Amino acid sequence: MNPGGTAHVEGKAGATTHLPAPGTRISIDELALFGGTPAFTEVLHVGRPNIGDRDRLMQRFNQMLDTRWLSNGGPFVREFEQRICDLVGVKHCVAMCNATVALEIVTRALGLKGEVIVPSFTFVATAHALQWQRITPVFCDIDPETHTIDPEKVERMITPRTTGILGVHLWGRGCDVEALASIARRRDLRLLFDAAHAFGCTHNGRMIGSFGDAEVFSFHATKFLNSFEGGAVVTNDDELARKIRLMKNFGFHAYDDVGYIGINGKMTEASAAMGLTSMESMDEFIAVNLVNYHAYREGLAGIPGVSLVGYNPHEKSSYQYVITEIDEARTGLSRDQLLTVLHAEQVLARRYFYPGVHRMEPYRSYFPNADLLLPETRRLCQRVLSLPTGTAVDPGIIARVCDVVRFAVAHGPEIAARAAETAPAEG
Ligand code: T4K
Repeated sequence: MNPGGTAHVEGKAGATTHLPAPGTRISIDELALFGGTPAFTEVLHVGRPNIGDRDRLMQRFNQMLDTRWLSNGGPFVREFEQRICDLVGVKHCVAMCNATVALEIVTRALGLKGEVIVPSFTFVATAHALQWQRITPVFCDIDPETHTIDPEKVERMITPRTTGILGVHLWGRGCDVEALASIARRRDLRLLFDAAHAFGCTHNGRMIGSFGDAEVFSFHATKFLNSFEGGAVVTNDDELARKIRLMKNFGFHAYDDVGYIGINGKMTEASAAMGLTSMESMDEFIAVNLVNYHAYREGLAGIPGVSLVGYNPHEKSSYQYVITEIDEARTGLSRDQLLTVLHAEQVLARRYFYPGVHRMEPYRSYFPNADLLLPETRRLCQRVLSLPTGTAVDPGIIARVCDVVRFAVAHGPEIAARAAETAPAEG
């Protein structure tokens, strides 16, 4: 999967390890949380950007500056869109400034109104894109195995006001597309996918991007493929694509001719240059992520109560997300206590997507009882922990991260008792 030929990936950001060496801690006093030396001298982030071939990027920037074509459907944007169409196997790609605006535009172009069913276990932008247009996001529970929206529960959330379903391919793992498509067909609903995590991934052997009425990718800095900020709508629907193209450019048909209400959702040439350059290193990014994923699998193996979310080896994946579930009953310390331990060691693990969108404002006030219908979401929000991967880390660093987790779990009740008065870290 290397549409652009030559490739090169920039190396680690230089997160240097420090004492104590793996496996040498004896007492919990040696944890940074309790006054010991942090395991890392530099912070390890979840979501450190993948950087491809810097020289190639600079060449493109120079070309862009030489031609003085910086935005408004320039050559890099058009090339980026075409390469995405070719890779995904879809007729239309409309690149935009970010995925949130892309979601807003496609939702509007599809004429969605009333209520749209979405998972609560997602990044807040999925729901905001609806609410921003006064469409009510109706939160549906997830399947605890897949972490994606549960089609059986979707059926129960449909009301006369429902106009669509918006699934999220979380962690790059496809939703139950077939079941959702069948519901949408039977109940005459539009079907959209937030594929922000799923660029370059497949579902049942088919590239994500061509399912439903349309799908939306994110190319944010933290994503597998980044264009600094960016997003795209992909669809096989000619009329929908035409509308979206107009809407993302103020509704302009031609010079001085506006035929539609529109907004500014355009991608810049600088972003497209970064996107194209990132695309050329996709294979290398995946290879790095895969090595990292296996390093975590090895490093976390056998730690009671810590499970690593898996990827189907028969599907293509970017392996961009290293997601663990922490079962407090077996670790002896809560996910939040483990998070505090890791943060003190400079491992900035994240609780994506705690506390669940339905427990954030304005949704918490709008739907104060939503929790009752979302037991699996609530449970997962207490368990999930995302760990650093990408080109900024390597198996040596990962071994040390896993060593901290193993040590913390081995001393779970003791740490929990000592940390009981410590407030949970922000995530
Ligand atoms: N749907 C889903 C399912 C999504 O996950 C997202 C975005 C969207 C829709 C909307 O897509 P966009 O409109 O953004 O295209 C981050 C990202 O900002 C967000 O794009 C992403 N999801 C979400 C999962 O993560 P935060 O608030 O957690 O970002 P922040 O600033 O804490 O950054 C995360 C880590 O990455 C930091 O520890 C530092 C590191 N980082 C970040 C940036 C931006 C860097 O090292 N360099 C950087 O340039 O939301």
